[in-house]
Amino acid sequence: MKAPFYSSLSSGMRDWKLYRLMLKIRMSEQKIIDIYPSDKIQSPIHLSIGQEAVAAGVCLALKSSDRIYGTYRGHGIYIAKGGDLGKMFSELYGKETGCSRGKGGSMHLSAPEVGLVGCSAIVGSFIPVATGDALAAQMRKDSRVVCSFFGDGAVDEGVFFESVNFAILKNLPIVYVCENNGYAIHSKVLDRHKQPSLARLVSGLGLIGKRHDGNDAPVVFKTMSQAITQARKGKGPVFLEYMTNRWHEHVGPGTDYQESYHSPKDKENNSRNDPIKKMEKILKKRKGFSLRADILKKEIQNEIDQAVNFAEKSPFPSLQSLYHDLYAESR
Ligand SMILES: Cc1ncc(C[n+]2csc(CCOP(=O)(O)OP(=O)(O)O)c2C)c(N)n1
Ligand SMILES: [Mg+2]
Repeated sequence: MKAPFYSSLSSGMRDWKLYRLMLKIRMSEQKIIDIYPSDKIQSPIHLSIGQEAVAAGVCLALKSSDRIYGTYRGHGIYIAKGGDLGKMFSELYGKETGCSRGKGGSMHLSAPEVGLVGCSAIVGSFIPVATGDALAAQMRKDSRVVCSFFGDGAVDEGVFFESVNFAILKNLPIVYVCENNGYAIHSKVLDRHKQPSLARLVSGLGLIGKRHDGNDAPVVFKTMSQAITQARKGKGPVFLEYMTNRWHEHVGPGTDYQESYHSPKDKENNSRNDPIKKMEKILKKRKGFSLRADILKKEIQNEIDQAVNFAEKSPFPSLQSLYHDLYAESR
């Protein structure tokens, strides 16, 4: 029997790949923060700084033929699934060369060529679409797995329960990944659910639900790999709840720790649980870490600078293009 994909990576190689992806996400979003005051990026931005381990661990465990669906907080999964950085910055700039031809902005990233079908600004809206895609994979006997990313707030939506119930009933090859950062905008999970463990909540429906540390990239990778193996073998869907932290305000480049919805310990807690620092703690035990990390950061910075340059130099879409891509027939 063919070995599962995840076991083909040595832990050393895996950890460096995870570190690289997390750094790329964080450094790209830091660049977005730097650019934002210039108003060159007019779309609202929802940053995933602090949540990088979920995107990196989940996407590294997937094959490029596996498909993912995300939310408006989508920079991390776009980068981790292998989306082109130039096209991402162009999209943020509203340029013709953007991944959604400049019409979607930060909240609607897509990279179907690497399996990111799309991201949606409507909470919970892609959960049924991802579930339908898993049904298509099953009916066509494709070996691919579908992964649906969403926040803890999406579990408040009726469509979440309708979708997972259908997936359990039909034994669909889908992994539901809930990035539980504790808040839906300013509202705490504890103020919205009597049962705050979302993994336990779904187990009542018959769905295997597990809660894990979402700030520990190797843990995310391993648990996601196990879930994928189960889904790919036709043993049905899995719900993974990854506990993580959003460092920035819900939308925008700033922080809002002074706002009353935050617990006074949030800032300190976030920095103690920094997923990148956690990964560095592991990698520092290996020889030559500092030199290799410095080279890596320079490589990533170079890639980001080139991507931004590409976006700056790209043209805006023509007025005529407002009439393109409105219907499937026009593609
Ligand atoms: C159907 C719908 N209802 C409400 C909103 C407004 N809204 C935007 S983001 C958000 C919070 C979602 O929180 P969560 O799912 O935990 O994701 P996070 O922002 O924490 O990543 C809400 C209620 C929306 N976009 N769509
Ligand atoms: Mg949330």
